Amino acid sequence: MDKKKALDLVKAHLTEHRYIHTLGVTEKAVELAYKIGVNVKKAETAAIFHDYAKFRPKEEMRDIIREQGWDENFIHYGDELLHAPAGSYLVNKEIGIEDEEILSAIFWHTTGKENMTELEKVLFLADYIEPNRIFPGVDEVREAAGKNVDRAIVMALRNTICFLMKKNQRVFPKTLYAYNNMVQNLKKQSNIGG
Ligand code: DGI
Ligand code: FE
Ligand code: FE
Repeated sequence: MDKKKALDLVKAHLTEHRYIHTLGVTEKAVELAYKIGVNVKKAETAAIFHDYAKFRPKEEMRDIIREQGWDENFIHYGDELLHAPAGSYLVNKEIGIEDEEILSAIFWHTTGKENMTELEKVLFLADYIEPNRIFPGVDEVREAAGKNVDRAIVMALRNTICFLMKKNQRVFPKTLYAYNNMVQNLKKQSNIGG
């Protein structure tokens, strides 16, 4: 789909602030995709639509997750998680995006998971480090992303897990699996490297 058309379609569903965030994620996702050799057009489309469902009624999103038979933990570990799986469903039904790789990147963009594809990693990291993000620790992750995407993702996951723990919130199990899996990948990389 043409970039301008896609942006117009998503804009109608977002606040101004969230639209600006979406432009930032798109810019970063394209940059990271070039860097690690991921399909740039897919990265761009996934980024444009990644927060499509952010402002949908929570009950509608819960219904989608239940009806699709998806992991019920998405419903029980904080409402912030709903828009990722619900978004993948809604961009398929309402926008007509059928590419499974793009839909999966949107599905996992908030939590991450074990064995993420390169496209899933690009969206996950771009969402975290896009230029408008200002939370503590983000500059460190930005810097790492310029050198090693996997290392940057470990840092982003660690920050998110610590942030949740400090607020006495539970952590979605697959986010912990994502962390363990990425740490293991880094160990393997450094063994190969020397
Ligand atoms: O939609 P965005 O704000 O752009 O970013 P996002 O989709 O990464 O959502 C961020 C929110 O999701 C933030 O409030 C932290 C929360 N979050 C991320 N991972 C987990 C989580 N919340 C819980 N409860 N468990 C998680 O594993
Ligand atoms: Fe999101
Ligand atoms: Fe986002």
